Amino acid sequence: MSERTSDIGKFDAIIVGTGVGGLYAIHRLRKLGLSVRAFEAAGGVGGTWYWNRYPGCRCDVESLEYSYSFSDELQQEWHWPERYGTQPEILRYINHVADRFDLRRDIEFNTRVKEAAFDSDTNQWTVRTDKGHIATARYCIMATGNLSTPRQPSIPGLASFTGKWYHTGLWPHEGVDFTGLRVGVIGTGSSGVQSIPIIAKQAKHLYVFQRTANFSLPARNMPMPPDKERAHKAEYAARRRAAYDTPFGIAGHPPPVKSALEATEQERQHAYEAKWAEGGSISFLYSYTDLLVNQESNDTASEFVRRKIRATVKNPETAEMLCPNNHPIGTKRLILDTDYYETYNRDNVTLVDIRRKPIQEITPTGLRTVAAEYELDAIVFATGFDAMTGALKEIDIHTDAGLSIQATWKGGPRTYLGIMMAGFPNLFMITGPQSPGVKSQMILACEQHVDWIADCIQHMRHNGLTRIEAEQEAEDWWVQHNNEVAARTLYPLANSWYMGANIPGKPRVFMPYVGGVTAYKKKCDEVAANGYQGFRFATILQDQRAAAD
Ligand code: N01
Repeated sequence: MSERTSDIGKFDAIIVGTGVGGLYAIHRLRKLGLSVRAFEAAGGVGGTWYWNRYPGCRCDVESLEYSYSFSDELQQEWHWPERYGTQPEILRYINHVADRFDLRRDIEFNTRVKEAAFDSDTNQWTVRTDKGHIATARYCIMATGNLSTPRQPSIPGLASFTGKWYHTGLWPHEGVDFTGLRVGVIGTGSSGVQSIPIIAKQAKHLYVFQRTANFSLPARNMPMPPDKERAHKAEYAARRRAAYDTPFGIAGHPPPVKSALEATEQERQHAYEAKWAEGGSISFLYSYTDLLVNQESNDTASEFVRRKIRATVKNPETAEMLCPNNHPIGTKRLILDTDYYETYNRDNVTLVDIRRKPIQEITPTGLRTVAAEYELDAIVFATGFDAMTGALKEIDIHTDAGLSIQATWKGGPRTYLGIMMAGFPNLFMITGPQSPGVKSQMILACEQHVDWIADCIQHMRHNGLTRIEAEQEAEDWWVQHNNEVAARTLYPLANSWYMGANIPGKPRVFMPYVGGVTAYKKKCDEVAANGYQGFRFATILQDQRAAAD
């Protein structure tokens, strides 16, 4: 941390991060009349969409859904050119929102929060940044994102590599031209699968180093059909409301009515074919009621996709390597692609199985597995993130009662509703662990949390309350409930980032709430309606009296 410090004052609320959640928090809290200050590590707004500029980066939720709902004018006026938004388009949209609602004036850019400390005498948080800023506020709102801490495996020899290397989550702003180069991509999650077809078109040769084959479905991206846009916008408000009554926060997909096992083989093939042709992951998982809870049902969908892979990829050995075989479909993030499997029919693309023949080291001129050496000019790490807890644990969050997030979350995250942690008063998280965030339409999830938090702060201000804290019993119950809900599904069967399985040494705990957006929002609303059940409020005076007793 810098030696020089500058006290930039007292605010009602400090917001950490200005992705979609943080930006909306600035807007919403300002409307309540609060003074806010946001800190942003990046040079601009947008969070994930600011950093992930890799070729082919695009959202896997349709653009008419993946957008803010809080301003009807905004949602009516903005035109999405394609079915799924590209990264540049989404970033353009987020910048437009920042300008339209004049959000930038309360943001310190290029400033990373390093520490947040709670003082119970004043019920205030003091935040310190890498630029030496010190700021205090009653409320601290962590809008730090779930996939914002890029993770690069420690493979020996990287420092000796004479070519260039990149991480998809920290992509250079000026872009990268792979023309004529021998390129290695490590990782075949969403980022790898989206970038591989594009890099393959540029590179002299592309080597894909795959540890785990993942399920991917065709996105079927297309220019936005004007009649679809018109129809959607005509009923936007109703659609936004309806989205809260769906498991993933996305409206427009008729809910399934029966188990995959109640259908005949022929019916199933027909249903999966229709979803395959339509494009989209939610619609595919919506084919039957039990694809995510019944292994036998899931097998029918998993096998359908494996057959598609075998039918697409001409080299049978490559096709077999691409067939996922160690997790049920949908238990890792189901990927949407454009020409991913087709890419392996190109002469300049080689798939390398590093599960059976692991990477040994990076050399000055490429990469060596236990079986062979590959000459490379560039390496792309599409190796993911320290998801859900990484960004929060990077900040030294602690209280004067001696609690720290690092110690409290040693065995995995613990939250009440994914919004607060017991022992950390006045500290809110947007889409924290144990909320549905990453298992839903993220902008809807951010709006729901920010609205809930804003209403809660409003309640406190009306009632002269200066402190809110999750009760330990409420948190314990929510953590247990979260685990029970996950255990009823197939999700824990996959070594996914949802489980923390991609980070060596990270506790294996299923982190998102998978009881569905409907149940979750109902619970949050009930908690608020019942006087914020499971939360304890106080004023400074009450605290002092309690201490004296
Ligand atoms: O990261 P990932 P991602 N040696 O963790 C491999 C969202 N997102 O950036 O599975 C070799 O999914 C790892 O292998 P394995 C979306 O929610 C959305 O792709 O651990 N390989 C895996 O193949 C997504 O789920 C969009 O065996 C190593 C890959 O790297 C999330 O972000 C687009 C390795 C990492 O896959 C993360 O996606 C992009 C090692 N040491 C991202 N370590 C859209 O909206 C890791 N791997 C479309």
